Amino acid sequence: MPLVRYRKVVILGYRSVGKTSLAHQFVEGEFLEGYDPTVENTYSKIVTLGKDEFHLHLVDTAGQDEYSILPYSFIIGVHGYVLVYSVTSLHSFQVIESLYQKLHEGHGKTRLPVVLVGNKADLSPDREVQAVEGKKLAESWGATFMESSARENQLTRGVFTKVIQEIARVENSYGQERRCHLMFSCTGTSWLPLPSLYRLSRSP
Ligand SMILES: Nc1nc2c(ncn2[C@@H]2O[C@H](COP(=O)(O)OP(=O)(O)OP(=O)(O)O)[C@@H](O)[C@H]2O)c(=O)[nH]1
Ligand SMILES: [Mg+2]
Repeated sequence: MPLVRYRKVVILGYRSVGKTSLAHQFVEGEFLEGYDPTVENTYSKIVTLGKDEFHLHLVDTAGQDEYSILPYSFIIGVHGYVLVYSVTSLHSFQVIESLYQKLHEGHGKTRLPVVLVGNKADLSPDREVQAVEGKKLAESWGATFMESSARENQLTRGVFTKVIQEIARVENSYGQERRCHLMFSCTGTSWLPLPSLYRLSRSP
């Protein structure tokens, strides 16, 4: 029987950007037209990616702004994040940057598995944030960026499979770094095996 790996993912972003709609479309397969502000909600879904199975536990949060204090439950035991803004709201994009900084500090400034999502891409005439700006911000974090619409089931599937892949990518990069620290040490821009470093430190 294949191992089912548990992944807890928190969805964060300003009010009304479509956090609930994305989660609901992905898990229930339907678009919510109405707006009912969330207090906090959770969703669960088994996701199969190739030969691997994941129990994805999604935490759909109440909208945050730049003054929000993120509780420990958004940090401890969380594997990854979906950070959502609306492409029709510049303010929601600005809020995302401050949320990321809070998460980054909460995690001791380690690399975070994050997918940055510009939602409501179907409302292009009302666009206030260009895709290139989202891409640039995600790149500055070493994260993944995508635009989405909660109206489109395939796009929401793309968001949540991407965050599972992002969690694996960051975990693997830490594994590689740990292996490097065992066998190698870093000098400036290049990695040297420990014996070379030993020779360097002994040279006059
Ligand atoms: N056109 C369009 N409307 C969307 C999309 N996503 C969400 N909406 C609409 O935007 C409104 C707010 O969506 P929610 O999913 O409730 O937003 P939220 O981020 O969960 O809001 P809070 O729970 O208050 O933080 C609803 O009326 C949705 O129908 C989208 O991709 N495209
Ligand atoms: Mg909501």
